[in-house]
Amino acid sequence: MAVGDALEMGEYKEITPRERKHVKIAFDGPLPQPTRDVEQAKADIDRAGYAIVTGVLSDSEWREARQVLVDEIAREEAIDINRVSRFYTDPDDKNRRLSRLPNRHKWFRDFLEHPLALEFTKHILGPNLFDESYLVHSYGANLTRPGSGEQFIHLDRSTGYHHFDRPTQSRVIWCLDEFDEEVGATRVVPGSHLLKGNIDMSGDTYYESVAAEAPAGSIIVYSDQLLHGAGANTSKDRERAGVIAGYCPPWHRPMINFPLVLDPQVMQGTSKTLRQLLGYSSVAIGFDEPWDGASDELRALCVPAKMEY
Ligand SMILES: O=C(O)CCC(=O)C(=O)O
Ligand SMILES: [Fe+2]
Repeated sequence: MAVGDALEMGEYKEITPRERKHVKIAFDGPLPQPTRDVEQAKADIDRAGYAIVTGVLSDSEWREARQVLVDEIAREEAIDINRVSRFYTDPDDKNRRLSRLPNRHKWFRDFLEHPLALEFTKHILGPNLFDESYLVHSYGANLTRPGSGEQFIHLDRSTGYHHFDRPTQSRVIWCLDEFDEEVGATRVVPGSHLLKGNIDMSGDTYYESVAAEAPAGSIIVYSDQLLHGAGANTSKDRERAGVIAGYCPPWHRPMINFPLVLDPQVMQGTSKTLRQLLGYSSVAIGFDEPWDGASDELRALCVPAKMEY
C-alpha cells in the first residue's frame, strides 16, 4: 500500500527490475573536490549542487561520534531489529538506520547547531522573514553494511513539489567513516539541482551518478533539489556511517515534530539556537499561539523564534 506519494518496500522491490531509460550526466564542469575552503564549497553548491568540506571533525572526534552511533544501533538491534532496519527507501535489509538522535548523545545535538551547517543552510535557503529561525526538517543516521545494494536515486522532497523552483532544504551528511565508492559513498547527479525537479521518479528512468567521495570527518552539503542516493556497499567487511540532517525554512513543515519526540530533560540546558532549530518556538511574525496545551516542562523549553545565529 502506498503511503502518500511514497512506495512501500515491496512495491519498490517490484518496480526495480524494469527496463529503464538511462540518463547520462549532463554536467560538464569539473566535479567538486574535497575542500576546506568554505567559499569554494559555496561555489560548488551553486554550480554542481553539492560540496564536500573536509576536516570539520578531527580524527578523534569522528571516531568518538561513530562509536556512540554504532553502540546505539547495537542497543536498538538487541531490542528489536525492526527499529533500525527494513526502511522502504533502502534496497534490502542490510543497512541500519537510527532516529531520535538528539536524545542519544551530545554529539548529535552539537552537529545540528554546528556553525558550518548553519552557514551553508543560510547560503542554500536564503533569508527568512523577520529573521525567523530555520527548522530541522529531518535527522537520522544511515549505516551501509557490506553487501548492501544501491538506494534509488531521488530528491529529498515530496513528489508533490518536485517542480518547486527553489530549495526547501539544505542537507548535511556527517561522514563518520571514509566515504569511498566501495563502501557506498553517497551518489550524486552533478548539476541535477538545475533541472528544477524536471525529472522522472516513476521508476522508468535510471540516472547515472558519481560517488561523492569524502574523507572521514567531512561534511557533504547539498539541497533537496539534487538527485542523489546511498551507494551500494561492495566491500567485504567495511561499514559506512553517515549522519544526515535536513534544515528547512520556518514556513515549511518539518518531517519530525521534535518537541513531541525528544525527551524534555535532555533538552534542558541546551542552547537557544538548538531549541529554535528543533521547533521549541512559536513564530516571529506575530499571531503568536502560546503552547497552553503543553506540559509545564515543555513550555519552559520554549524560546523566541527570531534567530540570533
Ligand atoms: O546515506 C546516504 O548516503 C544517503 C541517504 C539518503 O539519501 C536518504 O536516505 O535520503
Ligand atoms: Fe536522500
